[in-house]
Amino acid sequence: MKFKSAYLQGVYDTVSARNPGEPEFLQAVGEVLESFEPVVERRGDLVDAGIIDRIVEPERMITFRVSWVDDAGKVRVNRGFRVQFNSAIGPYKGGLRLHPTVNASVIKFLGFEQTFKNSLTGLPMGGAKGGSDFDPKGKSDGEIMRFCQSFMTELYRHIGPNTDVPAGDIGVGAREIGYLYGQYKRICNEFAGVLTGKGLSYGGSLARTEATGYGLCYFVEEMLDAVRQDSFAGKTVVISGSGNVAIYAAQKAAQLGAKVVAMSDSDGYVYDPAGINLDVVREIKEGRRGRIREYADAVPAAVYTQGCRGIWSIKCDIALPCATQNELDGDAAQTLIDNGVQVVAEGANMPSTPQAVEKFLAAGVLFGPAKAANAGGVAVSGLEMCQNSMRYSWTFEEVDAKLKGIMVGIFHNAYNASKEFGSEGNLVMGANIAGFLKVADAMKWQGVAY
Ligand code: NDP
Ligand code: 2IT
Repeated sequence: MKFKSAYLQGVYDTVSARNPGEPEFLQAVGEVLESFEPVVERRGDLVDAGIIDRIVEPERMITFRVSWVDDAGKVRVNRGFRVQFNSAIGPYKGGLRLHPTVNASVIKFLGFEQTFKNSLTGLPMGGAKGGSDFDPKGKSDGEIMRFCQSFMTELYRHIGPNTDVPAGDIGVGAREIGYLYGQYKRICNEFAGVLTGKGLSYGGSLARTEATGYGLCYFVEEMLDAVRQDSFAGKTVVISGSGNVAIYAAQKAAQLGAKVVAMSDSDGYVYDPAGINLDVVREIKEGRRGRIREYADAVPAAVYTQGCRGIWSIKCDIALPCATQNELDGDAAQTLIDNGVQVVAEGANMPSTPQAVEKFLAAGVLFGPAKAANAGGVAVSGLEMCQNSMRYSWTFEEVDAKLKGIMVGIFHNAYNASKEFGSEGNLVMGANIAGFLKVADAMKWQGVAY
């Protein structure tokens, strides 16, 4: 990657040399550093304090063996990770991902992004991420439980309600959080708010399940209103994925008057011109962990197509990638643009490749980058921590209203930063800069020994 600033070039080259074979991490760092060209011109104090040199290096990276016994009695071994990226503004905070593609590069890209995202929420949370290359697909409940218990048997010593608070991500939902929490409590003999996304009966927050998807739609609604005096009403929406984020994005988009016509999983996608029936999707996915192709069995008018990437060929006004990183490339972006897409907002982390982002920005598409648009999940995690500290719980309406306020605030902070730093409307730049400045000032005031 080439930068105008020799300083940023030096930082990037160091990261590149220090992290060989980690393309996702380099991609995330490169995209953020690109946004800092106007910052290094104006904030020599941050350059002098070595803030950018420091922010690209995790404070701590933990890698560990996770051994467990499968239902056939065979010993299995996976690799566990926790990256504690940045604690300048609060305890480390970020999800755990269980997916066969998990490796150091993926965990570090996610932890790096999380630092800026958490800062944007306005809540006191540092950045972290973790997970394992364990594949939950096809595993029994007993296997999932034994894996989670083994994972926590190492992780517990690195986390705590004021140290590091993990949560869910791909492959980690209420079931996994429950097993992880039970094991933490057993080892530490402490009922503490050490995880978020907990069940409602043992310290979870109302609206955490819905938060990322709902927050994404609140962000889009505000972006449409502020920039185009428009709204979701009457729009056609395509959403990739059919997991936690995708399902609640679909629910809120429909509540706001849009028609969601397609959803996917890693095998393929369904197109339902009448509008996706979310009860059917939820029964398949939340009810029995089935495949999206089964939607077409239940809804004869819907068409299933093998191969998840084809979903971007469906004509829509709003595209919400909610599956995984790099799922939407330059060609897919071009197809969406040719089909008249007006808004793209990222529910997943880094779903658009740099080529796709460049095309969206050049074409004047309203583009909501992940660290701003999907911050609703971790924001409500922050509210869960707050409720745990108070030993109190808010109603669904109270949490939902706070979530909405936070998402509206994030849009305006990112927009204002884009304007202040000379690229009005470029929310990639605005979100990176706004998220960065708060962390950077905290690092500066706390000195160098970190
Ligand atoms: P889930 O595990 O609930 O769902 C993931 C969905 O994405 C599934 O439909 C899955 O399909 C699909 N998917 C996963 N990996 C791939 C892949 N390699 N190629 C194609 N499709 C894939 O996870 P979430 O909904 O929680 O997470 C989705 C995205 O949102 C992730 O990028 C995550 O980091 C991000 N995110 C999540 C938040 C949260 O609170 N949960 C908060 C902010 C961001 P299949 O079932 O076939 O694997
Ligand atoms: O990517 C993310 O923001 C999450 N997976 C949620 C993290 C959290 O701590 O709730």
